[in-house]
Amino acid sequence: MKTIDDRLPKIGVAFDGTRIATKEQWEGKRRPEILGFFKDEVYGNFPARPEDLSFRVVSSERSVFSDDVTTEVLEASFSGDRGTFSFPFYMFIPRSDRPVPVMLLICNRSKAENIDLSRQIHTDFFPVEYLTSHGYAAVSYWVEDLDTDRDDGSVNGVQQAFSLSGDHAWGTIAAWAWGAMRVMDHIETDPRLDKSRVAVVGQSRGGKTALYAAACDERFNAVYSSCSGCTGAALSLYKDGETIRQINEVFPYWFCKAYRKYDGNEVALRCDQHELLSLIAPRCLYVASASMDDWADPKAEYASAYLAGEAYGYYGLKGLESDVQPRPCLQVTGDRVGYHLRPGVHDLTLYDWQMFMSFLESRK
Ligand code: GTR
Repeated sequence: MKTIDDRLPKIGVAFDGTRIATKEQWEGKRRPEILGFFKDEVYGNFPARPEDLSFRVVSSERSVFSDDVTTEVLEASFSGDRGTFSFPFYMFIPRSDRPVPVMLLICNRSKAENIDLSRQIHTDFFPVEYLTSHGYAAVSYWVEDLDTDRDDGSVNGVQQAFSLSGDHAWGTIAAWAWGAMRVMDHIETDPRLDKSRVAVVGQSRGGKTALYAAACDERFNAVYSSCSGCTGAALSLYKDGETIRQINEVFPYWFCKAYRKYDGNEVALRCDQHELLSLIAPRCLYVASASMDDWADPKAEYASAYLAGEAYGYYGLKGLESDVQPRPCLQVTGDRVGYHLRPGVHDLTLYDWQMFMSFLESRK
């Protein structure tokens, strides 16, 4: 593993040079300025929860695979200052005499294949039967029901309902993350669900989304980012694989316009991605990489998870112990930070879910 470069921006040093020593300084000064950086310069600002947000149960049935699991389709509806919008989400809830914890997957793959209500198609990407049989509600929404995954000038999708614009306004990843926050608005009110144990989970572009959602919304008590790479868990400075210029050229609509100024100019970043991860403290942060995923740069993902540990220190919690990336299949954990390197390619597999679940279960 490469040495962590000393020139990286420091979690514990504010923009004005103040050293951050206490939880109060962290929460009162440093955390807000880091969050502001990611909102203004990277992913973009988004609207507040709409006042008229409402949820409608579209269908609620016993699942086809178990009498003890309810399959539910819901629809969130709201208006912005420029129009109305709605999007569906999907819940598989195991019967229990207590509220159950939730895995909220940001689905950035085919909805037909990964959120099949008839359960004719099973994928490890969203292992509904596995999650529900382990006592978790499996909840998901399809990102393209919020905003399509292509460059359309932000003229369709949820962004059209609001008049936010300019260099610092939400890109598509922020729009997807905003969707997770609205699903959380429902979870909070559903007595079958344990709102204090909601993990937001995502793979690759969905992993970037999960991290931004959890950074912005402290109601998520855990986040799992799988192979999230460039502008996800991986450091942007001194990394291999995808660069900011490359991601902005292929996916310019994912981020706010201001992010373009860092193309080939990572040294200008006042915060690097370990500081996005630091915003999760003191909640559970889990980063996973795949050994053959050079484009995402597993070393840079591990380094970032390791460095984020500094913020946990403000809460008397330990981060990851070693700055040396662990070997494949070895899970390493601090008090509320975890990491594993899965052998293989860019993916989210059942093995990954199992590792994450074991981490969460040992931290209840
Ligand atoms: C790639 C992109 C990555 C990652 C990936 C994915 O093409 O360069 O940053 O997000 O897509 O989402 O699978």
